[in-house]
Amino acid sequence: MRKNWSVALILVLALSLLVTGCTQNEKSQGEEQSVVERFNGKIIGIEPGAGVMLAAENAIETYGLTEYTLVEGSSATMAAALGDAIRNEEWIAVTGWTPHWMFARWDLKYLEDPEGVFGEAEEIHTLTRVGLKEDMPEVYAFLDNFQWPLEKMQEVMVWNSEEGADPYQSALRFIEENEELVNSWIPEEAAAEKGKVRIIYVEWDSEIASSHVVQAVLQEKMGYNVELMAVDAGPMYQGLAAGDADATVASWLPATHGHYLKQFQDKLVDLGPSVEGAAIGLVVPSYVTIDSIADMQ
Ligand code: PBE
Repeated sequence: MRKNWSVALILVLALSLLVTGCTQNEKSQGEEQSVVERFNGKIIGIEPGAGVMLAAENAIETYGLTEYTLVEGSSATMAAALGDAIRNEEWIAVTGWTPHWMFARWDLKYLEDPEGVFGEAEEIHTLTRVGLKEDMPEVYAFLDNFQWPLEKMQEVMVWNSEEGADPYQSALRFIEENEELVNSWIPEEAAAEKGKVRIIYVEWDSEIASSHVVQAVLQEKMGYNVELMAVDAGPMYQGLAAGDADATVASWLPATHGHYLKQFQDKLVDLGPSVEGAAIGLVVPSYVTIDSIADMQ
């Protein structure tokens, strides 16, 4: 009997030691983990030529984030990494932008940027090649009229991000549900001859949405044949300046693509914004307990 008691006592003692040992261990690990470690020393980026990538490199320099690596990828790999981290409740910092469907799907926040590396509010401009106005006045006038609220663009992005949603089908749905807005883009005077229009863009989720809407309106409502050309950011500006494409609705200004526009300014026609109130920056899940890029060190 006595022996049994002492065995039980030893067992209980050992067990409680084990339990407190574990919790203490976990706690001290949490306390010791630095912010850099919690982010795994990474900022998850997208395609190299994107403006937000250049800005992120500037941020690393400006804020002295020397222990971080900016990971190159694509818009798709960035969103996948964000989804994985949120599922596991881990910290993650990504190069993000507005409008984007990710803000509709997850609870996210921009990290404050006291040094203004990512700029202020952005506009998404429409650019054409020199000479489009003379060659295709109806297309030019339509592109000049094309303008929609940021929320509408994000809505189409949400449809596209849902499994199986084809961007052209989403564009058709948009046209159907927004007849008045779409009609306001279409010029009164139709051209006698309709040719082929080449729209150049980068496969960022926002520009996939807008370029397909422009393509669908030109094709379904105005009788043109539209070729969509997907390239990287540099080649997009280069191609348009060289006249290899007619127009783009993917120019983020003044900051994000400012350097591209400067480079090709004389060879492009800027029709002004189709979307206002856009933004770029470093985005984290809301449960991340820091609020500023300055606190990433
Ligand atoms: N983006 C989306 C682009 C512009 C549109 C923010 C990823 C960029 O950074 O260049």
